[in-house]
Amino acid sequence: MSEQSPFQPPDSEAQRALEKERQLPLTGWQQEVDKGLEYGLEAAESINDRTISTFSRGELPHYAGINTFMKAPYLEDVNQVGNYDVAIVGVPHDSGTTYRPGTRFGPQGIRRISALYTPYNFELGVDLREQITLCDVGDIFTIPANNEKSFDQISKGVAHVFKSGAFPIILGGDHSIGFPTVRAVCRHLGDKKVGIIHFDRHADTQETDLDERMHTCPWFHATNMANAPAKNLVQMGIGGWQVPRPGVKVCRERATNILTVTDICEMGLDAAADFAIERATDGTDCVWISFDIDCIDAGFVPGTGWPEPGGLLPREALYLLKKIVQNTTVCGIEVVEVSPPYDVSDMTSLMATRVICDTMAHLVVSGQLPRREKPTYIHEEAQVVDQPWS
Ligand SMILES: [Mn+2]
Repeated sequence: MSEQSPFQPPDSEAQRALEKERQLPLTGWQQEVDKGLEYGLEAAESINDRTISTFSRGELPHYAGINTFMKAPYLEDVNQVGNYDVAIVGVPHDSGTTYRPGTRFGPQGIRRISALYTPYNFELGVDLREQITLCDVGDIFTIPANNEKSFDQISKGVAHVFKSGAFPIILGGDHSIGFPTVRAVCRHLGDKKVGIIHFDRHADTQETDLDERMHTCPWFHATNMANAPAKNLVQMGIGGWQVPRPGVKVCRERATNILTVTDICEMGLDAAADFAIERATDGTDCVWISFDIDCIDAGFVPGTGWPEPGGLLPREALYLLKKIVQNTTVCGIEVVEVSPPYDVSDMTSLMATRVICDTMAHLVVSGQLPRREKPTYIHEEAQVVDQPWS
């Protein structure tokens, strides 16, 4: 007997989603319940649902518990990070901001609202709890008021996670961290190369800003490294009144691949994603995604340092992300520029959470996660990839 409603279009996404859910196991959920009952004690006698424990120990209730990302286990011993498919890494750094600060609270804000999410996505038919292992390694020890020392800490920490084989997901932090994160990846690429797909309203390509390597500067320094060629830097959504001219000059000189929001809308989302994929993967071995939350229209993401009207709609950005993640070899992602002190109702942090969860789901759908073996682009031995800077 068919369970399909006569009012449902027969080949709708919704209909397929209903079917996909049937295939998902409940093993991870059962383990979580068992652990909750063991560690958190069985519930009071008046509670009819005997999967509930006395102390909240898992997903439920969503408003309770200790806020790691999606309540993933907090991995205190980072030496063990290679035992997980995915590692969440907080980078609470805002010394690279040139206007509104506050992104040092980005990791906390994203973790807090991530408690709202279940591990299951309807349309994609993915249940992260059942399909991958996720940990939260906490935050990098950044040094306030010193970008360069913070960059060294970030590169060392992210390189450790990257080399372990766990897929790194970075919670920023301002966009200055784009340089040390990519440097971390490059340290363990040997002679392999990485393409960068950069979602942003801002070019972020100038050498210095206010005499330092600020959040307007990551791609100048990242694309100085031989493992991260400028010809494989794709910049999606750039435009408006906040793009410094020195950065534009560098984009021109290095021939980075830029699409404005109008370009993306006129060519269509599929063609725009294809353009990004083609340019970022041409001669490279993997792709780093740098997602500045301000690529989305300022009306949806008020909690950011340099909000700019006229950006992508959330569903446009999420569609581009879907197509790109599912069709490239992604080696890591950072979501930057979430500034909770300027946020309203956690909506900017929620958008960041959505980008991260969608990325994990697309990696599952495309077979990149769980990792059965360490990706071949990871080179065990660390190499020097950039010049001292002062
Ligand atoms: Mn930006």
